[in-house]
This record gives sequence, C-alpha cells and structure tokens, in this order.
Amino acid sequence: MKQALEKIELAAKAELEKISDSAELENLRVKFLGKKGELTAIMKQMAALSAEERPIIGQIANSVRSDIEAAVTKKAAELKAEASKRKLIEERLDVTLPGKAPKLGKLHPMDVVMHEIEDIFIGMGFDVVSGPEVEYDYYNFEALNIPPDHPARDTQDTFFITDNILLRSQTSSVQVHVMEDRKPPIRILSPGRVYRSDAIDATHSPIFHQIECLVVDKGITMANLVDTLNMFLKRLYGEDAKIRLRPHHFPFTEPSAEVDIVCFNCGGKGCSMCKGEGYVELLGAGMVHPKVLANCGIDPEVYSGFAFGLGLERVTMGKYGINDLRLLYENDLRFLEQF
Ligand code: 2U9
Repeated sequence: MKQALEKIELAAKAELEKISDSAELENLRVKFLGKKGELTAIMKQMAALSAEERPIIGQIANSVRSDIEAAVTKKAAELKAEASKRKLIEERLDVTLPGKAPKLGKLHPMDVVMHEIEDIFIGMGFDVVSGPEVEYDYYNFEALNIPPDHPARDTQDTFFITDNILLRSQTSSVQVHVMEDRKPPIRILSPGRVYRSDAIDATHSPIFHQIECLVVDKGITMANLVDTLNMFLKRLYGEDAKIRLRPHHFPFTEPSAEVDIVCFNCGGKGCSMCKGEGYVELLGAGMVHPKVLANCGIDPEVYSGFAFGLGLERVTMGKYGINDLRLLYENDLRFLEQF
C-alpha cells in the first residue's frame, strides 16, 4: 500500500509537469484528491490493515495528500502568474502612438459674413435683434405700407399658413415690432431667415437670409443713409469699395434707392460678371415711409429714419466669388472646407 501511495505521488507530480491551463489542473486535482479520486480509493482500503500498520500508512497517505495539494497549489499560482504575464504582453498599449485628432467643425461662410456684418454694426452702436419667422400679415405687409393688391402678397410669392398668418418674407416685420416697443433713437440690425415661394436655381431659394438695418431719430436724412452705407461697405470689402444709388420704388421707403457696388471682378471697367455695367446690384435702401413710422406709433413730423436690406447669400457669394447659391445649402464638405 505504501508503494501504491508513492506511485500515486510520483504519477501526480509527473502529470502536473505537463499541465498548461487551469482546467487541466482542476481535472488532475479531482483525479488524485477528489472524493472518487485515486488517493481516496487507497484510503478506503485502510480498514483492512492491522492496528500497527494503519497509523504508519495513514501518516504516509496524509503526507502524500498534502504534498500533492501543495504541488497543485504551487502549480495554480504558476499558471495564474503566467496568464497575467501573457495578458500584459497581449494587451500591451503603446502610449507613445500619435492620437487620432478629432475633426473640428468650422463656421459656414454665411455665418462668417453675418458675424462680420454684425460686428461692424455693433461697433457703430447698433443692437442686433431677432423676431418670429411665423408672422401675422400685419407685421409682414400691412404695417409696412404694402397694399393688399401688391404682388408680394400673392400666395404665389409668399407662404401663407392661414389668411392672416404667414412665413415672413422679409425681416422688416422685426423692425415693426421694435418700433412698437421702443422709443427713438432706434439703431438696429435684424438678420434672419426669410421665406418666399421661389423655385430653387443658381440665384433663388425658398429660404434665404436677409440683414436689415433701421435707424430712427430726429433729423435723420439721406446723408446719414449714404454715410452709413459707405462706412459699412468699406469695412466689409475694403477702402476701395465704391457705391452708387439708383432711384427705385419700395412701398415701405420714400424716397427709395437700389444700391450698386463697383464690380468685384473688373473694378468698374465692365466685364461679363457685371454685364458691362462696371457695377453690381447689392442692396435696397431708402428713408422710412412716414406712413410706416405712423403705423408703428412714431410721429413722422418729429422723427425720420432710414432703412436698408440686403440678401446675405448674395453678399457671401460676391465676397467669396461663389457662382451658385445651391452650394451654400448642400453641406458638401469639399466646398465648405475652403472657407
Ligand atoms: C422698416 C422700414 C423699411 C428695408 C429695405 C430693402 C429696401 C430691400 C431687399 C434686398 C435684397 C430684400 O433680400 S432682398 O431680396 N431689400 O431692397 N429693404 S429698404 O426697409 C425697411 C425695413 C423696415 C420698418
């Protein structure tokens, strides 16, 4: 029996040598030390031994058990150390590798130009104001002296929501709200989205952006309008910017003018871009119609004002030489990343 025990110990140690993972180790533990294991099988035979032999063999059996147990424990520790070493190698991180730089967004060219224009006017003491894009007919048309039969009031041109409510077709509605709420002096800039029932092409879109300017105070004249336009456009386009005013008609201003700027392309000589004119149309302007002032509760006998409006798309296109309005809305990064 002693030999059998020694054989078990030798066999267990020999098998232990070959073990390479914890599952195999557990199988070995069960095989040699488990309830149905080889050692237990020998122990069960001890009842047949004489009273003298039993303690001797018992001692050997216990020593074999604790030797195997110690060897199994040692092996388990070795396997654990090996596994963690392997894991460290496999999961090694090279912290010196260059990182992946996140893609940074940037401002849309129209935002760049809008902020530039806002900064110029803020520098001249103007407030930047915004208002609702869904408006009453009154604020978009009636208060602005636009007669009921004016083509702009046609459902072909303006998006009506009800007979009385519409998507604003100009930001002038914001100025009406401001004039109702504030007393002169008023110096405001109202940038924002406007809506017109136009088909999309290289120069039209049903949604576009306007920036309107309004000044109301005592003694405001056409000279203030021209001076403000010159200051604004020289800051935006550089000192060479030169404008001319052509008489025009708008229902909300009297007198009214269309303002042209010397062609960006040919500098005034005449080219295909300005159709030989030397000038390109830039914005509309005029002295606020006395009826509009009165509609907003401002006495036209005491106060006067000027206003002008420009299309942000047109200004952005002129500034960057963009020839198709649709490029501004398509969100093509190859286009947008150039600005
Ligand atoms: C009030 C009174 C008058 C704003 C004005 C224009 C002329 C004009 C166009 C430019 C290109 C619109 O975007 S566009 O299509 N605007 O020609 N706008 S005077 O006049 C006002 C505004 C508010 C109370």
